[in-house]
Amino acid sequence: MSGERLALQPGKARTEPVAAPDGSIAPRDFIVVGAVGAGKSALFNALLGQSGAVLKTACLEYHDACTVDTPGEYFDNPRYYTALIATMSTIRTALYVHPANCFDLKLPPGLFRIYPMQVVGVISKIDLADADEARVRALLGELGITGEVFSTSIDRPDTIARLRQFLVGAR
Ligand SMILES: Nc1nc2c(ncn2[C@@H]2O[C@H](COP(=O)(O)OP(=O)(O)OP(=O)(O)O)[C@@H](O)[C@H]2O)c(=O)[nH]1
Ligand SMILES: [Mg+2]
Repeated sequence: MSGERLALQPGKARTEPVAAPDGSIAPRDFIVVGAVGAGKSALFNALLGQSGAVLKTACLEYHDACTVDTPGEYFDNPRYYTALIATMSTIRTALYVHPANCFDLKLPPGLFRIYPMQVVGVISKIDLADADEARVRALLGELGITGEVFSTSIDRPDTIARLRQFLVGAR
């Protein structure tokens, strides 16, 4: 199967593998959410093996029907919650991305409890000098993100690979 990109088929999309640019199986069926500038798109691109400059995300960006990057505004502004929740409802795993140097957490009320989806915490930018992974990990726990939590840096491929492997396995 590797090296072959399969066409999307409604209703079957979640179970069919999609090849990454390097020929390996790419993770899919995940949505990336979090505040503006949290590092969602940089992570999204890294997970999918996509290179190039990371631009500000202005709208929902579908890699395919069940692999989606979101603008931070959808998370930060209650006006967009309905759209965010509707999009999340079709996807099995949410990656909540939170920078390792940010200690202010505002989670949209009930966002991750509305659907029985898997919520994975991602502590991003762990390479920053003022990063405090342990503190952010504790904050995530307080917010009810008690499942898997990964620490990542786009400058450290090993951290991306670990999350990528987890997502492929969770397919
Ligand atoms: N040091 C460091 N910077 C990062 C990392 N990930 C992302 N950034 C930087 O953080 C900034 C924001 O990254 P984005 O991926 O665009 O953030 P976003 O969450 O997609 O932002 P919106 O699209 O506005 O919601 C950019 O300047 C990135 O280069 C990281 O792991 N380490
Ligand atoms: Mg973005």
